[in-house]
Amino acid sequence: MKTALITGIAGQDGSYLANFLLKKNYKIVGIDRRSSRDNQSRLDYFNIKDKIILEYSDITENFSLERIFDKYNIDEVYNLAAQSFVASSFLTPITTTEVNSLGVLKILEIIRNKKKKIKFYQASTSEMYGEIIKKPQNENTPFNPVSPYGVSKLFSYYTVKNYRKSFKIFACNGILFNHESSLRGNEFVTKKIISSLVKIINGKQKILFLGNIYSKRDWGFAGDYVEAMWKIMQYTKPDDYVVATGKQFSIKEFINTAAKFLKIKIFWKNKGINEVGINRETNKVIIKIDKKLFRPIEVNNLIGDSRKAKKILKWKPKINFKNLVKNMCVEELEQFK
Ligand code: NDP
Ligand code: GDR
Repeated sequence: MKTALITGIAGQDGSYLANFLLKKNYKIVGIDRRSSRDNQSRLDYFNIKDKIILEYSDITENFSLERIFDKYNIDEVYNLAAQSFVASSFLTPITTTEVNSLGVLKILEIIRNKKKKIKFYQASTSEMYGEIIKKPQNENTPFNPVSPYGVSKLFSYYTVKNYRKSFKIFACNGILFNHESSLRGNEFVTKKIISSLVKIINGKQKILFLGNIYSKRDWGFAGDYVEAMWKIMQYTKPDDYVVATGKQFSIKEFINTAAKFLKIKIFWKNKGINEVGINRETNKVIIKIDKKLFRPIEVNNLIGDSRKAKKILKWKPKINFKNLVKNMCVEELEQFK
């Protein structure tokens, strides 16, 4: 039985990955950090809390991390812990960097000092492409991050490569494009759109405020993407892979698709900051643009080319855009009830 250490286990990907690895018969040790709010609801969703070992720690605390590495015979580390909200990284760049950059370095230093060969997976991101230089983006596309989040993740991306080459550590980067599910944090745009629309049709919210609805993303399903993480770690040699669907949609297209599944007829009026989405049946404005929700610099145009993962790892996404949106709507309606 292999032992996997998952940092950020209570997050969207952490809970999906823990559930996936349990089915592969792994022993799971998960790092969760103390919070005054209930942040383990995703583990409850899969009903797996009694099947995993939870250790309270923080990836910025070397000594605490070392105790965990000493306590368990770890084979694979999946480093998913991060300050993962791009918009927040402009407000808290130092914390973002301490966690997303130095946290990764600390774990790699512990692994470097261990006699046992421990594999390491780093949650790298399409945000590293930032203001894009080429389209679609693959493993050879130059990076150009434009947020403290993107910059912090680029530091860890290169640290992983450096530790792989210098110290022969089995360390890999998964360059994952946006992936979503009903367990996505409420602040991310997909979950925010669907939960707001569900509240609006149930009379619990009047208006959905959004920022830039013209940026484009390559959205996949979190359940598919954790399988890619595992495949990256099982391949004979460590490497870096883009994980994406190869399809791109704007936020506005996401709204229109979700509205269709929720049976809301929306029509759009005006342009720029004055653009509004109107419910055709009630003639009420239900979507407005809020300047405050724009980022200092936007990442406008992400679309991934994951042919390498397809060819070498035999990985491809199973859930397409329409089904992703539909499943998220169905679950949101269930949760609302
Ligand atoms: P989430 O924000 O849902 O989960 C991140 C988890 O990390 C949370 O449980 C958070 O805890 C925890 N965490 C944050 N800081 C620390 C810390 N200092 N020590 C220990 N734990 C910490 O993110 P996702 O699951 O969506 O993403 C997983 C990883 O993949 C992240 O690194 C993200 O940057 C990266 N990524 C995500 C993509 C996506 O589309 N989802 C795409 C590409 C990369 P708490 O709840 O207490 O904040
Ligand atoms: P992203 O995801 O920044 O791509 O990072 P997010 O869902 O936050 O934003 C996607 C796009 O939507 C635009 N947008 C809004 N976003 C939010 N959150 N709220 C709004 O009201 C809103 N209005 C418009 C944004 O400007 C952006 O263009 C996610 C995270 O999971 C990262 O951790 C991960 O690395 C990347 O995906 C790949």
